[in-house]
Amino acid sequence: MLALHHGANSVCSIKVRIVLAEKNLDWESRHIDLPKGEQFSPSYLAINPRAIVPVLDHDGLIINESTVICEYLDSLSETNPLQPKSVYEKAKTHIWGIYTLEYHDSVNTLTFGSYQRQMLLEKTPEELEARWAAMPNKIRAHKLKDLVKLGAESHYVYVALERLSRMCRDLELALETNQWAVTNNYSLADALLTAYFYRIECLGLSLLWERRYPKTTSWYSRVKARESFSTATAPWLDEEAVRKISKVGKETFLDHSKFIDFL
Ligand SMILES: N[C@@H](CCC(=O)N[C@@H](CS)C(=O)NCC(=O)O)C(=O)O
Repeated sequence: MLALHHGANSVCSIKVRIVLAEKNLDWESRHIDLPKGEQFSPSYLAINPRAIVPVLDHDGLIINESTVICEYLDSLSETNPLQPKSVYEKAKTHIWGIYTLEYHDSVNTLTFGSYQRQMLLEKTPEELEARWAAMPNKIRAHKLKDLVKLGAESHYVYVALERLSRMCRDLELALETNQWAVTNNYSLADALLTAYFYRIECLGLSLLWERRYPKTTSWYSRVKARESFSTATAPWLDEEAVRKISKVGKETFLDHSKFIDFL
């Protein structure tokens, strides 16, 4: 049996849910409420001491890291194989997979620099300190602390937009040769990338690609039109929360002269 420990609105969880849907695999949901801090509960820390989702439990075998989980899921069944056939194309897919670590860090920066920041600013200084102290990854805690303090003025925001803009440019270049990210068929790389584009769109920042990258704009409409996209998002997302994410994202980043190169 497959069970997924995941967050409703977590980018990496959406990514895994897309692959589960593409592969038509049955799975059991173990929802972790991240805003409530359930990732820090002793029972979850026993599953993932890093206090992050997603984690896949396959008959007691525990696998973390969303990209690795997606690769693992693909190899579980022959239904809709997502890995391209040639060794070179597999290598290209793996490179996209490695880059997702950077993309995740960047969308996380934008979310914490805007929407999450607003939520965290409602906490008392003591509650905030307790939150940073609970995070096992101290570098990440340092980044979040800076974002909550400075919002769009944090240098992390500029770096994140620069990296995500590079993601769009790299995809546009890839789409000059093929219809999809790696080949002329939808593959794992397309599935992996979708969730990051979706989060940027939720933040109201799709201008990042819409202004400059027509092939990427068309690619994004195509991945969103797939059934896997709605299966992975619609049942889990709170529309009211998505509206707020978009409102705060736009207010924070659009019309900010510092980001004119990107948006
Ligand atoms: N590299 C990891 C990143 C996982 C990650 O950071 N997950 C976020 C949600 S997308 C999380 O659990 N955050 C918990 C927190 O911020 O406390 C992966 O791709 O699985």
